[in-house]
Amino acid sequence: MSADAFVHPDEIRSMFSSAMSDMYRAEVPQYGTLLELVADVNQESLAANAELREGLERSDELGRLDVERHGAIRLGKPEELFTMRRLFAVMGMAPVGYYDLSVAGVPVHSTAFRPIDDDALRRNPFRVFTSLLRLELIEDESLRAAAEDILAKRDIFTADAIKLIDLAEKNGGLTRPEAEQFVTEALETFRWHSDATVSLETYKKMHDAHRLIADVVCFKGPHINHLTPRTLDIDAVQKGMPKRGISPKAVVEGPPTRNCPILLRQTSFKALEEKVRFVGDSGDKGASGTHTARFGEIEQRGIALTQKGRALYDTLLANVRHAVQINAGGSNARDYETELSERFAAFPDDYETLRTEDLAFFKYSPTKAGLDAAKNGEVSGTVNALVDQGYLRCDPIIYEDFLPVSAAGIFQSNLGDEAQKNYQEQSNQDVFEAALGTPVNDELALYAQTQQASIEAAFAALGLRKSVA
Ligand code: OOG
Ligand code: NI
Repeated sequence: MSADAFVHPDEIRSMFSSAMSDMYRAEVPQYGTLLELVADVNQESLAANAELREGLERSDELGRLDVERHGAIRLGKPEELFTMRRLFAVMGMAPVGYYDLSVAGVPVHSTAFRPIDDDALRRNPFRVFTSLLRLELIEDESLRAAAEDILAKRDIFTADAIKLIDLAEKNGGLTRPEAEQFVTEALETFRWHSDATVSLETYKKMHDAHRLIADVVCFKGPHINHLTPRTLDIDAVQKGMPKRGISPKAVVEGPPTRNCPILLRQTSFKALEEKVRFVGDSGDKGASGTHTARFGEIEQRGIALTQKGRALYDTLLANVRHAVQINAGGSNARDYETELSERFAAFPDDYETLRTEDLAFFKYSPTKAGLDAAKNGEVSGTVNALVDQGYLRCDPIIYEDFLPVSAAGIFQSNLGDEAQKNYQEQSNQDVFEAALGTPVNDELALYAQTQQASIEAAFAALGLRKSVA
């Protein structure tokens, strides 16, 4: 089979994310309302801010904005994570980053499956934040054993999905009919099932130990729990939500509002209380009840930070959280926001300083003036000198990943607890990677590569041989 008979993994990813979006819209009506609100706000932002529009056009982000989503799932056992990696690989998605959520009292650790190279990100940056339950953090031994038993019995993938993953690995790709069938079969794993796999009594026990444990252990599979569109103005969306019948969590996670957005800002809302049918004692139909599984979320993305920038972000955020912890119910949200914006005054808020102080990543490209000067052999100097002379332009590299403290805040608000917690760290990346079957990619290294590759290409275009920083 020749390679061009295969559907490109980027296209399979687009087919899958659009099928997932349709499924989620049908299952969770508020998701549709949110998409409309975000589309309206994005349009207004673009109309009001020509510079923003031009920047997005230059970095080819305008096209992807309307389809840009991330989702999240929670897995129960190591084998599920292993196969999930293989399933996402068919769509050109690889694990990036390790997130330890136990710091926030949530017994999971996670990675994000996403495309890695520039072209793939431009086509469709669909990401899935994927968590694995850490049963070893359940203190009650008999409960832990019961959870293990229940999980051991389930198989979250359809037989045909597994066949098609095997086939893609063996042949190096999927033909169109195979790709279409793959999308249909893969989608089954992410579907909501209102039939629990356990009795109401077992559900309650798991729920009392931790809501998250009930969510992972008591159902057939890892239902997609949210699908998040990207907005250009999260403050406007947050404000617009109540008018459309949506009530967001008390505070926006991440950095404060800024001129030059950094990393990621997110907010979420509870979407649905689902009806659930539990397994009955032999013969009877089983009790019915409810479970909150699915929620809504929006995000605004900004520039990716270097290790130095990230360290500053982490320190400032830790100081904020040390000074003000949001209480359950979020009545002190204002104090938190004030503290956040005051502390973050220490984070430079113009692109030039972010760049020259090595706080953030940029993509470089030659300007017309640079190319003209190069024709006359007049170009020389370091990156900074070339930028100063107007021969090189720089554009922010967008942050494509997640933030552990923010993710913990999203988890908590949707597990019914808005109070912030700061637990002792207990990360275990080795165990996670053993289950995954491969190390996760280092996100900082990926951004650094993108920046370096852009410098090299720009230097080549200007007829310079070597890049001096
Ligand atoms: C995942 C929560 C984290 C994000 O965007 O940081 C998350 C979950 O609740 O399963 O989605
Ligand atoms: Ni999310």
